[in-house]
Amino acid sequence: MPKLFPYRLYLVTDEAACLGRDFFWVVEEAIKGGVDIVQLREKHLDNDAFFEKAMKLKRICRQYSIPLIINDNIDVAVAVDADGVHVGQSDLSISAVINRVGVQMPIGLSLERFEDLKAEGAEDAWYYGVSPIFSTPTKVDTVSEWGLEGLSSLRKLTDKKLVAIGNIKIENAAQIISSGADCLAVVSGICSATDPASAAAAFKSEIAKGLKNLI
Ligand code: TZP
Ligand code: MG
Repeated sequence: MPKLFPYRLYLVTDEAACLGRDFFWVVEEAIKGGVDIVQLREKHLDNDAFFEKAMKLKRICRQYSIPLIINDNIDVAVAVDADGVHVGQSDLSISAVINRVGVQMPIGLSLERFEDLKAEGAEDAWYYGVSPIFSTPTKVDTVSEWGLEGLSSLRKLTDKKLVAIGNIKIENAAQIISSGADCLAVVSGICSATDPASAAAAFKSEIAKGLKNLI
């Protein structure tokens, strides 16, 4: 994964959001539609099942040369030789992750508030997840929303790539990009779409519009 983080559309997976359809089919369709990077986020699997799922997903991602990031679980990330790991504020600290995997493993860090920029090791993250931009039924344990104003203020405080997440839909995608996000992370907007490939393509075209309108 290049340190430049050139990605624009980030699929964060959620089996429940796939609405009973085959998980791997949904992800592959999303990749065909234009997703640039995939994160496997699993909150209910034991390590063995998480590993199996990650291995299968890695095969699909490799086929399309798409990086695979593992949420939270360093053991699984190392075991499947993932392209990176993503941690939140209540997970392992960045320094602890680096102690485990070294500096060569890309790490993404979720920021929930401005103070998180000063958290130990935050400057070693490869990108920041801006979480959540808007509150969302997909993740209900969030503290507050960044909103578009919070996002543009954060944009002025860091040069790191900002990955916005939380209730991002095709309708608000361009505006979030023009408010300073480099990349959009989407769960339900793609996983629950009738046609995940067209949804991903629509997000990509809104992102292109947003980039033309940077404020
Ligand atoms: N972190 C902050 S919000 C969120 C995560 C994993 C869920 C985003 O889901 P959706 O369906 O794209 O709103
Ligand atoms: Mg987490």
